[in-house]
Amino acid sequence: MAFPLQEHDYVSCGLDRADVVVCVGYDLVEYAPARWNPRHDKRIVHIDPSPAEVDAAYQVAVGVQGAIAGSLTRIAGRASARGDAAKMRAAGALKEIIQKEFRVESDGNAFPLKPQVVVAALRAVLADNDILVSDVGAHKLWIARMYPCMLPNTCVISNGFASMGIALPGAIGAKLVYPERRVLAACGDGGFLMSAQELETAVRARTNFVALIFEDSSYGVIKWKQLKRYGRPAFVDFRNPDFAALAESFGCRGYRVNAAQELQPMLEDAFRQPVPAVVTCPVDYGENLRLTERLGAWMCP
Ligand SMILES: Cc1ncc(C[n+]2csc(CCOP(=O)(O)OP(=O)(O)O)c2C)c(N)n1
Repeated sequence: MAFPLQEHDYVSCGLDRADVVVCVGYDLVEYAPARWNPRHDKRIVHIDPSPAEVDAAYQVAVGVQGAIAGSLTRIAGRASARGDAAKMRAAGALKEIIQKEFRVESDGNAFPLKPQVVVAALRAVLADNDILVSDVGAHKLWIARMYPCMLPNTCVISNGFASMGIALPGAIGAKLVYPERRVLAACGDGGFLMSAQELETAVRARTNFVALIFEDSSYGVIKWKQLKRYGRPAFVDFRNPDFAALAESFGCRGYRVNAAQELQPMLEDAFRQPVPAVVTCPVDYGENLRLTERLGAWMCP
């Protein structure tokens, strides 16, 4: 299930229209059932290794407990397609709208960079089986939204309780397990500073991943929520150290993006280093509220 930024998002159009929802590997904490089944009227199929945790909005009509791949293969073997042309067209229209968003060109050369442009650069630099570990914040929401994931376990996101500070240690772990793959830790500046000391571990463990910092000198996602609810931010801005100098002091390589065109070549260079590298990229989170406004005005097809 795609992660919605707010109540009204593309995915909610699909859910609003559905009479049956098939939940595969779904964890209630990710997107509470009361949000997408407020009238408790959808028939729910739960497919997961664990039995469903039920609540008033999550009453399971059919529970399929077992390894997901095996369950899906066996269900597909027994199922047959039943074409309802109108419904298929509506689903196709929604899919087209979502795909178009990937192509929409927000100004690719603006500086500070738009978060969509940063995420597109990450997708361009990382191969399908490389690993992106995301921290928690506005950058995570943009990654969840705009980073197409081609293979399982190649985009690791701390959701649910969503602890900030996970990306750096997560990237060290990923690189230890898969030394032959490129590993990128995507961090906000706040989350990076919660576990920056792990750069010492990274150097000692010889894990040469790249950490990319979305720098906005703020707890960006909290500011976004404050602006939405109260119209003004409070107590979320802070000043950063010189991240490149900090990284170098640990024995890592440090970079700072000064123009949009620099990001991709800088990431490529960072991945060639024999030591961990930290790339700081100033971002324009003005895009957050613009997205909120766009989705607020948007009508389901
Ligand atoms: C350990 C921890 N503390 C607090 C929070 C609540 N929280 C979620 S996102 C966030 C701000 C993240 O800011 P930053 O890391 O700079 O990323 P940005 O939103 O700017 O991309 C906070 C405080 C959390 N999820 N985990």
